[in-house]
Amino acid sequence: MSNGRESDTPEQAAESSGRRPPTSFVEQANAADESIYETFETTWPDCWEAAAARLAWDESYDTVLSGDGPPFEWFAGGTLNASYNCLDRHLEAGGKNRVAIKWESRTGDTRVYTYQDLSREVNEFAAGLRELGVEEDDVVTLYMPNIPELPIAMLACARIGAPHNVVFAGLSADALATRLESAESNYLVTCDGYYRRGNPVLLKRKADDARLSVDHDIRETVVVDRLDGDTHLGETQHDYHELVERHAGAAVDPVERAANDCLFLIHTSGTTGEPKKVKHTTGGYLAHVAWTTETVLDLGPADTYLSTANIGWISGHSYVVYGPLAVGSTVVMYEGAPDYPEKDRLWNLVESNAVDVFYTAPTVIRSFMKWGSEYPAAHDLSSLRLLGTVGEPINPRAWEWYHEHVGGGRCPIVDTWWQTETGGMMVTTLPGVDEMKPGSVGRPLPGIDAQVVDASGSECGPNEPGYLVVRRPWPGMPHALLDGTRWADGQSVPADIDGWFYFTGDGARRDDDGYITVLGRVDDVINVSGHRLGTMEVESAIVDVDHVVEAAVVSIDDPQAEGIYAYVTVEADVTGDDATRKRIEDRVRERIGPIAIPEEIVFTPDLPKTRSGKIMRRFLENITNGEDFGDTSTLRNPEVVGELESIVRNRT
Ligand code: 6R9
Repeated sequence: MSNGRESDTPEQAAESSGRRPPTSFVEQANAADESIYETFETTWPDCWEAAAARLAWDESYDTVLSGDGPPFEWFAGGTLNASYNCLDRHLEAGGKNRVAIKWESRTGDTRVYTYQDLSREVNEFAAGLRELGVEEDDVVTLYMPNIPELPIAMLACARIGAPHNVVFAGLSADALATRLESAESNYLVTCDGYYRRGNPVLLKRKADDARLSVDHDIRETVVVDRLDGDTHLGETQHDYHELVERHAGAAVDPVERAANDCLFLIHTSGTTGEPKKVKHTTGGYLAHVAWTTETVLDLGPADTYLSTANIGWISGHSYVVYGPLAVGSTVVMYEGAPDYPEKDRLWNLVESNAVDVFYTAPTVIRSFMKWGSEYPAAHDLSSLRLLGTVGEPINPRAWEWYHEHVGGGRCPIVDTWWQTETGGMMVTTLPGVDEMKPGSVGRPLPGIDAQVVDASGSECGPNEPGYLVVRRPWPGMPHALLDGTRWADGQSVPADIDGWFYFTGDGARRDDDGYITVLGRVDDVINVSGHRLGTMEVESAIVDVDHVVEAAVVSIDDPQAEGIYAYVTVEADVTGDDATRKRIEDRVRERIGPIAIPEEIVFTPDLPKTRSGKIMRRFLENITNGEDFGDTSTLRNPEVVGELESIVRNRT
């Protein structure tokens, strides 16, 4: 099938002709039968038994879904343990010598844990947590980087029914303190420090500062020795390795948890506003992530999988730890950054471990593009058979680059839309069933009712922009939606609309085939002469120009000089010049219209991003409009804000 690239813009190509996954992929896919959509629709909600059947239950459930409106409950009456599902049952099925986690440190040393090894250490640490007084339902906060002790601690908590509350290690002491308080957590596991780009980051120091500023008592702290230094341990602080050694060979019975019991708490990364506390269930969540890992990421016990997600965010919880281990795959983890020590770090990992499924984010793909295709080209990536992306809209040009330079033109790509709140994937393609349309995430997964609606809750027509909502419960939904609590953004049950639904906070449109294109957060909408434009549409047109890598647009907040300001990064070996400016203007005129042509195009080496890699347009708005930009500590690269401010000031 033609992809229409010669004659069409990528967007038109996406609308008109999708791409079939290659037959070689379809023949081996875990889900290859198109009738799954229909079957799930006609048997909803019982269809979700297919997901529950991926798990081992201690007590089987009585009902699949109870409640016509909140409170809902998934798999009521059922009991299970998540660590049993990720460990013991694989040992019982003869998988004890299969590698569960292979971890590479920033210096290239590796640690390999078979399912047996992982199970042993999880049991020992679970016994250690019990020794420190942790009981079922106590919240244990884990403030650690991507080291094997993090998934071990998560599974140890799950084993004893203590919800974990992972805080991304790049966050500050204040952010940790806020999250310890919001989770009412009395226990903390951290490490002395870790390496970032070759430099040690002293994590325990931040953890100690946080402890001092928390209102309640942090009873016990466990510290993993990662830097091999002499760390001073206070009275209620314990060395991880000593604690585990004290419990060598311990066997801790997995605690039976009700399906609706909490497995973990997590706080959203948040491009706008305050972080939101999200509480996930044991049964529904695990069923949702195990099922999507199998059908969308196409993983099983024979696979070796690499994700660039940090375990501190939901992508790491669902698709580094719980999903892949529940289906018994081998997970490759690495410490540090994708470009340290070299820009081919990941391709080296793919080649040396024969990784077959790779999952990353558009922000990382755009960095790959900026660094150049010679890095993937220098490695044998023929083991790869499926690629995935998550976190932000991916523009068609980045999609094509990923497809060609990483996937060798042969691997299907799953563009997976979901959120911290949804627990697992919601809108994407089943890679063995569906066509792919670059730039569009795909259809709602079987059993998921995601729709684009207007402000009154009515469905929008084809290609009309609106709000992305979910209109039926799904197994991975969090407690706040199960019990009907209102959230500051992403509300359920707006007062004036009939029936239950969840508003995701994203804008989207849907084409004639039901494929959804996500336009970004609805708060990321710009207003030009009374026209509301999605930032994503303008940015997508800009990054369609050769050599442009990334773009963020904001509006100028001045009635005398209304218009758009565009911040643009280009490939490493080119400079943004007037010819590039002209090409950008032409492309925007052609794709959207003269109204969207930027007043100013500022070339910049980088854009301000959250720690999880999402562009923070708020700071660009402040810079553009000469406003105070306040606290930049939530950014991964706060220095960029100052640099951009001086570029912009010198222009005006
Ligand atoms: C998993 C994760 C959620 C927000 C979401 C949306 C954006 C995620 C996307 C995507 C376009 C995709 N998003 N996946 N936008 N295409 N494939 O990222 O969770 O950190 O909670 O962010 O990310 O805006 O609402 P989270």
